[in-house]
Amino acid sequence: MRRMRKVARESQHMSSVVHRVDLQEQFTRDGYVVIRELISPDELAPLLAESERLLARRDLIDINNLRCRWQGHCETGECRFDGFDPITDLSPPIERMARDSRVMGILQAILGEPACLFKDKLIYKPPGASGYGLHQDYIAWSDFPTSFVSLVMPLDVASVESGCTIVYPGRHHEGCLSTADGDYHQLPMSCVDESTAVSLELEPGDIAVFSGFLPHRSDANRSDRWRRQLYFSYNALSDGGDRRLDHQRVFLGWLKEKYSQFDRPETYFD
Ligand SMILES: O=C(O)CCC(=O)C(=O)O
Repeated sequence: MRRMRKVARESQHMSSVVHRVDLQEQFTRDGYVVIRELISPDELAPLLAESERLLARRDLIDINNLRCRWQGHCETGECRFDGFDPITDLSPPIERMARDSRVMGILQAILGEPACLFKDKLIYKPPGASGYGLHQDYIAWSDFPTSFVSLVMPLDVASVESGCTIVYPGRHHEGCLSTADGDYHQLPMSCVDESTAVSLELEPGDIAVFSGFLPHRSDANRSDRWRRQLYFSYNALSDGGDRRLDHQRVFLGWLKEKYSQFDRPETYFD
């Protein structure tokens, strides 16, 4: 009996070693990986409840609050609330999931070393919400981590119809594809070959992880359902350590300055 247990443990260990090697290989080659059925429905339930609780926080959802993201309706252009960035400081269950041991294990397998949470957001993408233009998450700031990766965790079905994230495998190898001037740049569609696009169609419970250098975008949500996704971004421990709060301070300063340039000096963070 004891021997059987030992063999079972060893084969489990072997398969997790192989799995880890596969993950790193795939990630290095394609710039992204998809892992199915990592999170159970029971674990997702509190995250869904949190997304609903926070949507009712009308004190937070304000056009001048830098934590809030907005998107136009794909047909009417109406500007509507799209998400919270950051999110983990508002929700202990979401914070726990961002630091879940399975999540951290997968990131360690991909990065080859422990990961540190760098940034986090929740995008609601209600029906009709426009998509996000082609871009890379990496921003050419002097200390922005080159090891930056984002983990996508859907709370609803993310399909082509509901405007799932679309990635362009292998293009992370080319590094920063825009002018490295420290500004956010949308990339022209001529930058990618659309025939190579991969739609990250995910069920709740699945996750995807992609490199900060991987060009990606999304289409509008043309379904009649929400497409809520958590985005947790990380850097490798050796690439600056725990920098979440420092980055948040710099990012909010940068955002405030951008809004001021567009005659919006009244912004604040709450
Ligand atoms: O999944 C999406 O809709 C894209 C969101 C995105 O690319 C981003 O927030 O950087």
